[in-house]
Amino acid sequence: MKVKIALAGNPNSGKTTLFNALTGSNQFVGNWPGVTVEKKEGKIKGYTAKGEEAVLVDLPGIYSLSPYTLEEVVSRNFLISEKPDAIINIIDGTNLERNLYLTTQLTELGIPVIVAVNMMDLVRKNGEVLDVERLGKDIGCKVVEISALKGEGINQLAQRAVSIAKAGKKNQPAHSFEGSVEHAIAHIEEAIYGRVESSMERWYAVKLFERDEKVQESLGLDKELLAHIEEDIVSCEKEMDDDAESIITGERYNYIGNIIEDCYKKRVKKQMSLS
Ligand code: GDP
Ligand code: K
Ligand code: MG
Repeated sequence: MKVKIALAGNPNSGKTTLFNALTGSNQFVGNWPGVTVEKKEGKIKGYTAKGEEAVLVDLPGIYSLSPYTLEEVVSRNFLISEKPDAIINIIDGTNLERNLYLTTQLTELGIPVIVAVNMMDLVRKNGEVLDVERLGKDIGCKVVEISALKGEGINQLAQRAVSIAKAGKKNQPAHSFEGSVEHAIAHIEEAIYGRVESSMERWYAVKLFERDEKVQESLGLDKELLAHIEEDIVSCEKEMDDDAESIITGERYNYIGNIIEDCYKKRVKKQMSLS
C-alpha cells in the first residue's frame, strides 16, 4: 500500500523544518508542472509496514486556497486533482488566528486532515496554554503539538498521519456558517450534484459562492446553471448586506474567534507578595 500525504501551511510556519524532520535524507526536489515553483517530495520512514510506502509532498506556503497567487493555485490544484490520502496542516501556535484561516478551508476538502501545532516551545515560553483536545473538537480533526525545531512530537505526528491516511476516514467540517449562507451553499451543492465528487461538494459550493472563476471554468458549468447559482448568491448578499467573498471571510474569522476563545489562554504571571 502506498499512501500520499500533503504538507500544507502558511509561510514561516515551520514547513521546511518539519519536512526535513519527517523525511530526513529521503527527498526529491523538482518543479510543479508548468510553473517554476519548487516541488519537494520525500518518504516518511519507519511508520509503515514492510512493503508499504508513505510519500510526503511539500506544498508551497500559503495563507488561503483562493485563486490569487501561483502558490495557492498550485496547492489547491494538487489537493483537488491528486486527492492525497491525508493532509498534515502545520500551524504556527504563536499565531493561531492567522494560521487557522487556512485550516478552515483545508477541512472542507473532504480529505482527512491532521493539524500539527508547531512552535510549541515558544507557546510555552510565552506562558500561553492551548487545549488541543478542544481545538480538535472545534475544528473536527486530530491535533498534535510539535516543535519541529526541537524534534518534539514528530514521532506521534508521523504515526497518526500515516494512520489516518491508511484509514481514509474523512473528517467532517465541524462548523457551519450563518443560516442564510448555509442556505445558499446548500442550494449550490444541489445544483452541482453529480458533477463533483460528493466528498468535495462543500468545497466546490463555497468556491462557487465566492464566484471563483477558476472553479467555474474547471466545472464547465453552462450559463443557465451559473445564472441559477448567481440568484442564490445575490439573495444572500442582499440579506447579509455584503459581497459574497467578504461574507465567507467574515464567517471564517467569526468561527476562528470562537475557537480561540474556547481553547487558548494566556497565563497571567502572579506577582510574588513580600508581605
Ligand atoms: P517555512 O517557511 O514554513 O518552511 O518555515 P521554516 O521551516 O523555514 O521555519 C521558519 C523559522 O521558524 C526558521 O527560523 C525555523 O528555525 C523556525 N522554526 C521552525 N519550527 C520551529 C519550532 O518548533 N520552534 C521554534 N522556536 N522555531 C521554529
Ligand atoms: K519565524
Ligand atoms: Mg520553507
